Amino acid sequence: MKNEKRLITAALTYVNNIPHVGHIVGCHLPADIFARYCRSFGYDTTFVGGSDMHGTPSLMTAQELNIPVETLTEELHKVHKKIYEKLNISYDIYSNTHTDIHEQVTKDFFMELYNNGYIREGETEMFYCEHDKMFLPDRYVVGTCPHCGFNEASGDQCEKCDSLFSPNELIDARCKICGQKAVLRKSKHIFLILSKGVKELEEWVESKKNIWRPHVYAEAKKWIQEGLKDRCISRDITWGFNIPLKGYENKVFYVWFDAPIGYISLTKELDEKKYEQLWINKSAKIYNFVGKDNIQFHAVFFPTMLLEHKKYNLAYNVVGLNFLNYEGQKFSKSKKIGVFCNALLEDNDEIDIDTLRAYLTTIIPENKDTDYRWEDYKNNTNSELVGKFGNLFNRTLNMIKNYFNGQLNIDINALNNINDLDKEIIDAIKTMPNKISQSFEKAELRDAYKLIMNYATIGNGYIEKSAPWALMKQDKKEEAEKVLALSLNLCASLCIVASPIIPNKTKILWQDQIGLQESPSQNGIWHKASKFNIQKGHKIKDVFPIFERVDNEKLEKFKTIMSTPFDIKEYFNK
Ligand code: B3M
Ligand code: ZN
Repeated sequence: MKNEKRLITAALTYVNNIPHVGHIVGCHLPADIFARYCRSFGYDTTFVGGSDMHGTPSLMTAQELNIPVETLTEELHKVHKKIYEKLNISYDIYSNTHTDIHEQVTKDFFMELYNNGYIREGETEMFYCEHDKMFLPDRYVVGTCPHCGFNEASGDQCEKCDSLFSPNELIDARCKICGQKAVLRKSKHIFLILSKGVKELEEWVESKKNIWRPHVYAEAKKWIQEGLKDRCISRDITWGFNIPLKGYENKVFYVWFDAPIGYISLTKELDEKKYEQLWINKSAKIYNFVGKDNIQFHAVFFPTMLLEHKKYNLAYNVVGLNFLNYEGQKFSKSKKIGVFCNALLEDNDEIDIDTLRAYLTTIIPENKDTDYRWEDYKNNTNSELVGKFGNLFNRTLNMIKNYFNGQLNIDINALNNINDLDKEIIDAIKTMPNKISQSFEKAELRDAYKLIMNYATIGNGYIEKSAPWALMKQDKKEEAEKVLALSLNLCASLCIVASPIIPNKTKILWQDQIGLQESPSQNGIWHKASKFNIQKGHKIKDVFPIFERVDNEKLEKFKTIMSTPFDIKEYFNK
C-alpha cells in the first residue's frame, strides 16, 4: 500500500479575477491538506494545479478592461500562483492551460474521440448581437431562466436554481456587452456524443457509491437519470485552442472540454514518467478536489470523455465540496462582502498563515455549505490553537526547561513505574495517530482537525492530573521527569499529525523548540507518530509561545485588511 501512487488535483481556477477565501476553502486548501497527509503517510504523491486560462469570463474581463486576454490571464495567473504559495499550498506544479503541451494533449485527445466516432457535427442556434457583430457565448447573454424565472440567468445556466438549458430556452435574451436584444442565428458546431459512453459511466458511478460523498454520488446519478444529451464542445469565440477540423478554423474548444484534460497535461508538464505512472497506468489513485458547481463536470462529463477515449485512468474519488458563505451572506465582490486574498500579495505581519489555515479547516464545506465568521476565527485561535495546542507545548517545554535544565535523562522504553494515567497517554500515542489518519484518508479534514485538538486535550489532561509541579515539591523528581517525557513524546507525535494543516508552526515546534532533526512533514514520517521519538538524554532547544491570542483590536485590523476586495481596474491601471 505504501507504494500506492496518488495524484491529487485541485480544480483549475479561472483567471478572470483573483481567488477569495471561498475558492481556498472549497478546493485548494482541502486538496493541499490531503496531499500533505498522503506524502506524510508515505504514498507516492503528486499534487497538480493550475490556472484555467480559457473561457468567456476571462475574455469578457479583458474586453471590459480593454487589454489583450493573453495579458490579463498571464498576469492573473502569476497573482494566483503567488497567493497559493503564500498560503503554503504545496503544488508540485502550478502551471496553466495555455501551454504548448496542453494544446497538444487536448488536440490528441480530441482526435482520438473523433476517430473513434464520438464526435458529430451539428448546427445550433446561437445568440448573435447585431450591434457587436459577434456570436454571443453563454456568459455574454443574459435573460430570464425558463425554470425558476430568475432574470439574471446567463446563456446556458441559471445561478439561482442551478439548472442547465440550451440557449434557445432562455427568455428575453439580451447581449451582455451592449444590452440590446440578442437574436438567434445558426452556426455549425461539433458535439461530443455522451450517450455512447453512458453505460460504462453508470457502472463506474455505481462503483463509487461507498467511496464518494453522498452528495457527489447523488448528483452524478441525477445527471445520468435525466439522460445525457450530446454536448456542444466548440465555441464561436477567439480565445482558446483552435479546433483541428476543416471548417472549424475560426472556432475554439469549449473551455470545459480542454480544462479537465489540463490535469493530464499538467502531470505531463511536471514529469513525463509521472504522466505514464498516473494516467496511462490505471492502478494509480486520482483524487479530484472540486467546488460545488464543478461536480457534474468531474463526475459525469469528464469521466465520459475519458471512458470514450479509453487510454487514460479515471478518478478514484471526486471530492466535491460545497459553498462557503460569509457571515450568513453570499460572498460578493461588488458589495464588498467577503474575505479576499489580495492582502496576501503583500508582506503583512498581521496575517499568520497557519492560524488562518487552521480556522479555514474548521469551515471546509465538506457535507454542506458553511459560513466564515470572524468571531469563530477569534475563538478558534484563542481556545483551540492557543488554549489547547500551544498550551500543551508551552507547559511541557517550560517545565522541562525549568525543572530539568532542558534535558531529559529517562528511557521511555524502559519505564517501570507506569500508573493508570501514564497508561492512558501511552495508549493515546499508540492509537490517536491511526484514528486521525482514518479521517484524513476519507478527506474528512474537519474531523481530522477535531481529533488533533482532542489529542492535545488528552495531553493537557494528563499534565493537569499528573501535576509535575506537585511531584517536584514532593521531591518525586523521577516521577515528574517521566510525566514530562511522556508529554514531550505526545508533543512530537502531535507535530506529525497536525503538520498537514499547520505546516509552518509544527516545523518550528519540532526543530526549534523540541529540538528534533529534519521535519514533521517529511515523506513517510507518519508511522513515527505512534512511537516514542524522544531519546534518553534529549535536550530541548527553546520555548516560546507558538500562537498569538487575538483580541478585538487585532481582529478588527485583520478584518479590515482581508475585507478589501481586489481592484482589477486599478491593478491594470485602468
Ligand atoms: N475553471 C471553474 C472554476 O474555476 C473551472 C474549473 C475547471 S476544473 C478542470 O470554478
Ligand atoms: Zn451587443
